[in-house]
Amino acid sequence: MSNEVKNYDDSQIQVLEGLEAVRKRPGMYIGTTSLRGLHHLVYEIVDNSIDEALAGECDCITVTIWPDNSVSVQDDGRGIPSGMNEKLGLPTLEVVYTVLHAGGKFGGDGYKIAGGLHGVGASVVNALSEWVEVENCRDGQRYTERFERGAVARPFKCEGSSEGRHGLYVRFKPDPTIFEETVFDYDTLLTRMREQSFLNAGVKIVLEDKREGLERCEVLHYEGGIISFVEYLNNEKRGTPIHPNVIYMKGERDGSIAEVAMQYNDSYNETIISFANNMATIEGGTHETGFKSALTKAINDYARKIGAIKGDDKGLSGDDVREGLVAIISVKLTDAQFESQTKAKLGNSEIRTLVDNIVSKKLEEYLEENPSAGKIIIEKAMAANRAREAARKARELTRRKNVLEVSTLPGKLADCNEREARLTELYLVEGDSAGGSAKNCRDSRFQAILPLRGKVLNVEKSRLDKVYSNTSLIPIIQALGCGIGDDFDIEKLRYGKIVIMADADVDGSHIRVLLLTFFFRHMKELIEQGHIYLAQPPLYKVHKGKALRYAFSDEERDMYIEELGGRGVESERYKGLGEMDPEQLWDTTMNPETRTLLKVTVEDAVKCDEIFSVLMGDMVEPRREFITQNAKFVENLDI
Ligand code: 28F
Repeated sequence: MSNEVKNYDDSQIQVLEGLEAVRKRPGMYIGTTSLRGLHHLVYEIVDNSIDEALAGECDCITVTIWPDNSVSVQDDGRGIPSGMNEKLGLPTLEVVYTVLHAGGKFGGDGYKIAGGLHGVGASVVNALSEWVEVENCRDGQRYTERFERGAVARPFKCEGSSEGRHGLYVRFKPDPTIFEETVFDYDTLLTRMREQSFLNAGVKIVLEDKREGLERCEVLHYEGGIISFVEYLNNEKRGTPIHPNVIYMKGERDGSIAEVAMQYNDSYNETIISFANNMATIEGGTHETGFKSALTKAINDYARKIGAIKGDDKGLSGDDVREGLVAIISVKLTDAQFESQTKAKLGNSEIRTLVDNIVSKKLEEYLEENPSAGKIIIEKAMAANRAREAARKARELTRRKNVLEVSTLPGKLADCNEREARLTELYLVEGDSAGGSAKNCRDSRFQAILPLRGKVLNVEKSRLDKVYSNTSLIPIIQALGCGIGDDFDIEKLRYGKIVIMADADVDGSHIRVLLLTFFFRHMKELIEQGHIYLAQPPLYKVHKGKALRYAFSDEERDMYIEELGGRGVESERYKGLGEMDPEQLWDTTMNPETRTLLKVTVEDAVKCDEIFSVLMGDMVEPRREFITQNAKFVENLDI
């Protein structure tokens, strides 16, 4: 401990207390200290550059991930004013990076509209970083400063000429004592940077990864703004557009701005992504409700006008008019109110009216001026309506108790004795032979078996009525007992764990991904609540004489060959579950004491939505594997 007495003046004390508060309760400032919070640090810094771009002062923002997992952000804006902050007696740059909420450019005519978490600003990033290096080029001069865990480590200094460069360069390394994980995910940053370039038409963002073996670079630059966003989502093979142009609507009132871009494609899913001040509002809110009510009314009015719906026919539902729709809603307002703790649901009621008025007026105009597109859109909604009606009838059939049986449990189901759902497991087993082995070896007290029959339907390309009439999905729906879609009620779920057990080959992967698509599209809460698992059968049997080992990877196989003494050791690749006798199947894959189950989680629903709609939309054999690697699995040693 140095014996010099540091005499802090009160402004420095205020600074240190502020940053200490951030380090003590980081969750208060960036939501979480998980991977999501780690990436928020980047968003906060980039948001300040985007504000500079929105002020028309910056053309290019470069985000770089370095080998040490530090990140730098460079803009070519004006740079932070190089003078002193009179009140605090500190350089403006230092104030922006050490005083909470000091960096935002609030007030005046510009909004702080790019606030990641409402513009907590650079000082929070600084407090939560092991170190931050800042280089500020302003009025031909280059200034630098270094911070460590928020405190000044190398004082503000003018290094001389900026050689004609201007703008701010910030490189920071998140503090590993704060963040559980400190390895940045390129795709996460890419998704967000792409979003920001769509939401801020014309802003160019360069993302580069300089980590060993991960070198790559992407330039994100869309003059078309959210129109390009819709085109991108449709080009992502979510489906083929069914009318030529993206419908674009914009309006403002009392200083708030609302923009909507929408286009229908030939898929059966709806993709509506909404933003408030450039932040994704994943729980929706008043802008989305305004949009949905105006859309349903405008489509029904037009359907009646062209005679597609007559007299007292029932109208089209919200689901009908949104089938196949890709829409982006972006609102910018100064006093955004959020309803939920996660700040993901917009609450301003005036915004509902604003969006409703804009969409009602502009969509009616579009349909009037584009009758051929209007007719296509109406026909799709009518077809959706007919299919929904058919599904309702089919659903009644699966619900209705069969007079001969007390309940409609499937015949192939070997149920378990335990009735308390959370203690039980249902194995969905590929093929009758594996199903037979599983029935023989299971612990019938708490393990139920349902052999899968026939080809599991690709629900991505099918409407609900097809799901209700698919012979391989009906038994699953009946065995689980909790219904699907609007009918889904997790309280009625009959098992705690649903384990997909299929061969470790391409066909098994295909079945896995078809079932995951079905669960994701029609029983998503099962995944969100952590009920869905993948069984992990062994890949290899390694043996020498009586000694026998099961290997779950090539590395493990080699290890066992080594362990059993290279000569005379044999190893066979299991082709499928059917090759194991019941005892082996029990020991390796079903016995809770010795098995490993992979719990399927939906780390990022939007990402999984993209994966399922892109790859399930137009399946290509070799890419089936891609999905089973990408729906995020968290290895869960089942105890
Ligand atoms: C890599 C991250 O943070 N860029 C920034 C500016 C520009 C100005 C500014 C920033 C403090 C309170 C005024 C310059 N000239 N990139 C960035 N670029 N902050 S942060 O001003 C903040 C001052 O208000 C700037 C004229 N006006 C504003």
